[in-house]
Amino acid sequence: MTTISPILLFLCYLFSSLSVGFGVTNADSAVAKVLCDASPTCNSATPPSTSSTTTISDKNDKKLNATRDKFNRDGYIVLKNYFRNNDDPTQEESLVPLLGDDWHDFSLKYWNRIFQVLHEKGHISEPHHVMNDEYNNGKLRHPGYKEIVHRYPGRYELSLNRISDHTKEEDSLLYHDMPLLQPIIDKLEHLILSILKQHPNYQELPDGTKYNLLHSMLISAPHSLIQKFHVDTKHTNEEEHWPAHIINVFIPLVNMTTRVLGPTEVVPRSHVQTRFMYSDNPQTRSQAKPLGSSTVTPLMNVGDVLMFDFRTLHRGLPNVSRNQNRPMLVLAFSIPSFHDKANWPGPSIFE
Ligand SMILES: O=C(O)CCC(=O)C(=O)O
Repeated sequence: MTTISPILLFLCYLFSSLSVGFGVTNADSAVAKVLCDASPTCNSATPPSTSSTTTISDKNDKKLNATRDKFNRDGYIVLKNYFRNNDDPTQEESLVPLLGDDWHDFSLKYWNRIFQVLHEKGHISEPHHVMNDEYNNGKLRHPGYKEIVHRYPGRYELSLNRISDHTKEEDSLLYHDMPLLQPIIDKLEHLILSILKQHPNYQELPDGTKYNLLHSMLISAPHSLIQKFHVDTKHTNEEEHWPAHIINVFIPLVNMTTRVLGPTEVVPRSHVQTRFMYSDNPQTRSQAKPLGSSTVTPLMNVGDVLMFDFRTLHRGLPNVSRNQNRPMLVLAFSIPSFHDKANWPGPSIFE
């Protein structure tokens, strides 16, 4: 077993706990050191600059590295006001109106339209969503359709790739109304790539593809149930901890400053332990360490973002409002060689 020098451990801890002003974690710091040891990227944190002058680009690099290291350590990160640039007029415009108005309105329209189509095609008995056994145990039960997957009672994921790639002929109403996505992707790309490029299998494709992107909308309807903690993918290496190969980006389209609409809960640092939990090999599975009980439930406004490793344990809390949907835009970025097929089965609702 490798011996870690105390200086290295201290540096590792120092860099991984740099405050970048985002989110809160109540996880225990002793665990941080152990997991820091487990993370190959933690030990390669950029050393402090010896130069006496700090340029804007140095500052940006430091901020990016600190954000990436925090993500690597905790398996998630909350970026407050990420899509809002009120405090810096030299930056590009705030994307809050695009998210809170355009995408929000579209999410409700899309939701209603999907249930109308489900009804027109004979998949459900009413032309709108209702919480009953038809959904919980019947036709819309997991695994669902290409366009809509019922993740848990009252909780649905609606594919936007499906709209972008196929829906033009099938349903022009859906296709033409989709708001701009590119400014949101552009804003995220630099950070996402800096995380994905750490993966040993990361390789840009000859056609210039830097990542795969699945985009969808996650809607939790009133009276949705609390989910079980789960991961969204297995690890790519069972022998040692590797950096993330696929990242979930949750972008709220309504303010969630209380728990009423059912925010997402994550288990910090669980992305390291889950390596053992979902192995096909029973012997490896038996090595699973007991998971820490501390959890984090970020309360986010439109303009904030939650990013987490697909291997981090998480769940959606119940929407206990009387009649308000909780819509989120979800972007899943993966290394070019990885295609998330498990979460999107068929058939199409149009078939
Ligand atoms: O609704 C949420 O916040 C999380 C949903 C989720 O993890 C899922 O549907 O798999």
